[in-house]
Amino acid sequence: MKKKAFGVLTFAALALSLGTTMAPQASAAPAAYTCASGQLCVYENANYTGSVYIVKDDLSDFNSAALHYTNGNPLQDSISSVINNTGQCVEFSTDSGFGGSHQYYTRYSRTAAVAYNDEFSSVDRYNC
Ligand SMILES: [Ca+2]
Repeated sequence: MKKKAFGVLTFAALALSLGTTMAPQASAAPAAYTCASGQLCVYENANYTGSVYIVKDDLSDFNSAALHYTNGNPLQDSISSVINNTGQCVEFSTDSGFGGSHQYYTRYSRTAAVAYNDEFSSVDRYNC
């Protein structure tokens, strides 16, 4: 009896071990969003990975507008990379109301790691 019980336990331990090994693949992040022509895309993580939000207008306060990525996480103080596929220039600011420190992007530009990681609170799109 003891031997059989040991065998079952070993199998369970092996299954648990395999499950743990398989977990990273099973929970792998979905493919990063491909920013389409005409879109201004902000990403939660660097290198255009993580969840995404498409900026369609000027946004003076991410927090009060309760803006969030497609995965539900808040936009406030979390943007890490940007793709600007629009013909407009863009100014990101670390405070609401376009205050604080700023980072500017020209038309059709991108940055894999923004200057103020996880600090942006507002964004202004403007003709340039
Ligand atoms: Ca981030």
